Amino acid sequence: MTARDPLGAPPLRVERLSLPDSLALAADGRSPFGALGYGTPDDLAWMPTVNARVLSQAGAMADVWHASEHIESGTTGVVRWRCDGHWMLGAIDLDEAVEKEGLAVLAQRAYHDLFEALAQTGCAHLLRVWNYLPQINGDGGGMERYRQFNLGRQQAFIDAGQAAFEGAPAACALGIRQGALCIRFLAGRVAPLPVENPRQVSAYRYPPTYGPRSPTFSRAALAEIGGGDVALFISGTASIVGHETVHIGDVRTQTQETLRNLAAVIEAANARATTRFDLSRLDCVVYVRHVDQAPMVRQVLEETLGAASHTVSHAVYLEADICRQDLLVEIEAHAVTDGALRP
Ligand code: 3EB
Repeated sequence: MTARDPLGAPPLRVERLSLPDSLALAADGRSPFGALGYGTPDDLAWMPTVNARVLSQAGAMADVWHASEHIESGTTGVVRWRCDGHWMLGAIDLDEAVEKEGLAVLAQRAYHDLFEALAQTGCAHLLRVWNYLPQINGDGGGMERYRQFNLGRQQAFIDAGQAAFEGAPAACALGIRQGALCIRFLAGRVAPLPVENPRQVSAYRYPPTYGPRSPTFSRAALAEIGGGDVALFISGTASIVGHETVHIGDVRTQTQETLRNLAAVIEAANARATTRFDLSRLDCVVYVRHVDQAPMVRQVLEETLGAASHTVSHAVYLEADICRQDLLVEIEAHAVTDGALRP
């Protein structure tokens, strides 16, 4: 029997495993909830994956999420989901070539259906969203595709009465070379606590120079996940200070600035929790635009955090485009530790 929280929820758990280990779990029926796999579809045919080339030596990895054993699965519009009544994992894959619609319309439809799915399962609150867009920096008829995506996403939040500004979920948005618009999300019954980064303008307040509609995400979110633990979900974080990209053209200093931003958002989160999260104890995904720059990014992480740190030894490196042309690297992360939200 699963231990239950005073809230009545079985705890949410996550473990980062190599592909063979996650396959073994799945074969044993010990991962009934779901996973987010990092690797190409060929590597990970059995699970929804991020269709990006893995640059780390350890190869394809997966974050395997565990909830209670009583999992219901269903579909709501374009959303496939699994839910135990307290925690929900969802996946959307929409191929523009099949749907014959532009990215703004598709993003709006995807998020419309996502919010319908949340309403249906009672897991009404997004904890974390992962967005992967084919050709994110490509032109979509006079407007960059990422900006089109932002149009549709923000409109769907507003239409659904969801927080499109303060209170938006933690998220990341990366570019994949090809394939479907791919959205993964984690939701729960209790709203997480949004966290912003004092070094950065909130993304939902970016000036219109970055597109007609701002991106819809908070810099991080804190959530109690049962069993006396609290999770920190850190959104995609890059070399942005204020609202501007800094260190254009220099992957080394962009990586250092990204780590300063991660440290700042962790400090802001720690002020809201009874525990301390630590930059050197994260499960992170490092997205690198140019494959040949991955060794430099890795070197900066090792110099800053130490080769033996959990963050460095558990990092997954993926080839991906970042949402601004001038960004070379982006890092997102989660961490779990015992503790609670500060009352
Ligand atoms: C940034 O800070 C970099 O559109 O959901 C980071 C995290 C970024 C999430 C999103 C975009 C998103 O603006 C880009």
